[in-house]
Amino acid sequence: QQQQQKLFLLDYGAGNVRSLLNAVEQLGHTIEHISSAADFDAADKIIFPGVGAFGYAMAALRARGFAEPLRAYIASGRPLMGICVGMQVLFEGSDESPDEPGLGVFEGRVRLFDCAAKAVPHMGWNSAQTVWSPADAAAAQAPDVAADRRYYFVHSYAVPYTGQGRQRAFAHTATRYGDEVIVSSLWQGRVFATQFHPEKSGAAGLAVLRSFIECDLARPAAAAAAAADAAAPARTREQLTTRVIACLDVRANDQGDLVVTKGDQYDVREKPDQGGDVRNLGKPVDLARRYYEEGADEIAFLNITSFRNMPFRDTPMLEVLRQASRSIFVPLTIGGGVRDVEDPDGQRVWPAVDVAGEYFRSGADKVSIGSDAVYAAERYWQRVAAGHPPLDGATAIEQIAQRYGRQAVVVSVDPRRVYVRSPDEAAGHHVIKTAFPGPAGEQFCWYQCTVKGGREGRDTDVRQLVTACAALGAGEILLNCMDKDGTNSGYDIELVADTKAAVSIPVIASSGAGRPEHFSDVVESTGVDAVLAAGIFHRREVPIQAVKDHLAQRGVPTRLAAT
Ligand code: 1PR
Repeated sequence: QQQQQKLFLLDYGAGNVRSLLNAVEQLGHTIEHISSAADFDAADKIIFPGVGAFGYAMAALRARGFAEPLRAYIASGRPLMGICVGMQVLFEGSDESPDEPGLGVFEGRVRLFDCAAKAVPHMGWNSAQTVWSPADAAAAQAPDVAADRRYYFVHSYAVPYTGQGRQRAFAHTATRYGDEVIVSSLWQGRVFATQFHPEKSGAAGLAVLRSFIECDLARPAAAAAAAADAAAPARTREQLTTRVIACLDVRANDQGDLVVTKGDQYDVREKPDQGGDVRNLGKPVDLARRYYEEGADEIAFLNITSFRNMPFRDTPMLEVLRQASRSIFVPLTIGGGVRDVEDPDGQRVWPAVDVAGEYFRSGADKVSIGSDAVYAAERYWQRVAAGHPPLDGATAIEQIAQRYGRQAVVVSVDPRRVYVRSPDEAAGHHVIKTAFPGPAGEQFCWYQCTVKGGREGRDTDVRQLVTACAALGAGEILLNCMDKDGTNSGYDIELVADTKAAVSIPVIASSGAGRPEHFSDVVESTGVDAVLAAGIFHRREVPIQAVKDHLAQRGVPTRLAAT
């Protein structure tokens, strides 16, 4: 029955469907693309992934004439699996796009998370706890979603879980995030949908996908009757884990080979007496695959050579992503050179939003923007000072967030300490009193942003950068630190704490990790959402699992590889 079934992908052109295609292939199945309304009739099963804004998804479905055929397909009782926005559009509408109605298959609306007491987007690995337990559960082949596993969420909007009314017939699992409980998966008839991304949730996610593709998930009507109890919200406990991210700085060495390298305070070359070539720590795809298997929650590639002398389409990082995403099923971030790019022959300029689109189509889930974000922040404050509206849609951050969702935009900060004897020597910049005095005993410092891989200091401090970028639509901050980079002396906790206090979007601590204690120190001192390291993983000094075991011993929730 499985072999004959025609599995189709409903792709409306916004998100990273390559990972889903790779996951289906990894499970040993083939999948076709729906290219016309007629394909809905031929489909035995449809997977409908959604990334990006609700309104963009609905408009794209309508523009392709897919909205009505999709409704008819669902009404026919054939199996559909929605993912993330692909689940949200099944509802009546969303706060994200008030004037764009949803398909209205399920009652209720999608709401913005309350960001007063927690970082938004909800980004990371959380649990999904089943909220219905009908007497005939055994009879039903239920989707393989287990409460003791972790699934990857990345969204700012969600369907609140109430356990009341018609929700009782379709709510399948609930997830707590801070003070809110949401519908993390729904299941009614043969419609199954997840707010989390199974194609990005490692082995646990692949099991969910497999159950949809290989089983006939028909929720029995009786189960619906005995469905979700309203007490579930109170019982649902938050299990969001702190993400451990492996970072691969990638550049061409003097022979032109693409290697993983690692700076020591951003200097990536061996000492002259060791040949002076670019430090070569391995091949990007091999190392990334090793980290995935070791339990990394995310992988970040930073391309620290901008390949100016070749057309953008030939950039080696596109091929690295295509290969990596074939066997790595956790989120992939790509940074370095995400800006407007001109081909060497001058024939084509690639706007940053198209550069990002190429990376997403090659398998990335997020792009990280360094230098261009500093320029965008400086432009933001200049417009504020001149009394102009600071958000005019002209920056890459705004355009990528608008088309692909803010969770796809990471701002990578390359700051360095500037010590001053007193705050009024900081030319108006945000100053902290530091416990680590400067070379001349200075008690204060401010954090200066740099561009071009740390080679040029700007008259912009980290607070100005991160507050402007969050306002422009960035979904996350990757907070490096030049002074700590590659030193194995621990994170700059003062920098992380100060930045975490300035924004409500997730912050990743980066630079300096040398021992497992460094990870727990920065999480316990600042509540940072994720911790990133490079050198200690590349040099095999500390395995990722040892970091996770240490965090778990300290009571910091982590996703253990098997789950
Ligand atoms: O400016 O948008 O083209 O982006 C350039 C990107 O490349 C930025 O994200 C910038 O941080 C990065 N980059 C540029 N030059 C270097 C360099 O090292 N010469 N990498 C570089 C900066 C920061 C992290 C590092 C952590 C953890 N490295 O990548 O891995 O600091 O290191 P550790 O755990 O070994 O201490 P654009």
